[in-house]
Amino acid sequence: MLSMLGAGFAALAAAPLVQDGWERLASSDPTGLLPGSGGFRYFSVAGSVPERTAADYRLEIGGLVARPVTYTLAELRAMPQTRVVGDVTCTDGWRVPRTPFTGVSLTHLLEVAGVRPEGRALRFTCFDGVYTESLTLEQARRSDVVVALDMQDKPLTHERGGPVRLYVAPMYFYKSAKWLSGISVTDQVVPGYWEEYGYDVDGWLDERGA
Ligand SMILES: Nc1nc2c(c(=O)[nH]1)N[C@H]1C(S)=C(S)[C@@H](COP(=O)(O)O)O[C@H]1N2
Ligand SMILES: [Mo]
Repeated sequence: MLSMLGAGFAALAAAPLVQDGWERLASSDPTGLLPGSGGFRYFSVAGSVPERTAADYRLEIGGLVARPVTYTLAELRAMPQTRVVGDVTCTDGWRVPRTPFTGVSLTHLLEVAGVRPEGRALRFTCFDGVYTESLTLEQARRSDVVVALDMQDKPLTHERGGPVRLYVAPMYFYKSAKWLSGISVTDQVVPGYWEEYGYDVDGWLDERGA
């Protein structure tokens, strides 16, 4: 009960910030301006995000699957790793070209879980407790979409969304959910956090991405 109350207050406090738009959120955040960020800007729609270590991190895969499963970080590291090099492009205008992300390909995780025939899309949830994202199954099965454990060949830091974030190379970076904790197969696309505020559900960088 107490924690429900807390979440309610947090949502109230966040509301004006959201109405002001996320460009303002970015420019008011000094973290992205610090040298050493390598061109990245820190984004989080949640005020503070708990850190998850290798010991307490979990990724739950469920919804319309034959074999729901929960992975530890060590289990994800033990799976076949895929390295995807792509540009990072935020709708805000900043860009980090040719950035390698390494982890488990999303399509592999879906194969292991066994998508049921009525499955059409994925809903991603995050341990910040706020952010959500979506992909169609067709998009999720591309070889340039990865559940990333490393960025630039080093473990993802908390600031960059570690220990595990999504990297959807052919789309704007808002599709790449940080602090990934859940993947649920759904029977239709459920618009994600920014998509509820008007962002394109299909965040292609290039119209021909499809
Ligand atoms: N959980 C979570 N994931 C998120 C966001 C967020 O606020 N929360 N912001 C998105 C946006 S708009 C961008 S540009 C990138 C920013 O990633 P970075 O903070 O590592 O630069 O994360 C995306 N994924
Ligand atoms: Mo963004």
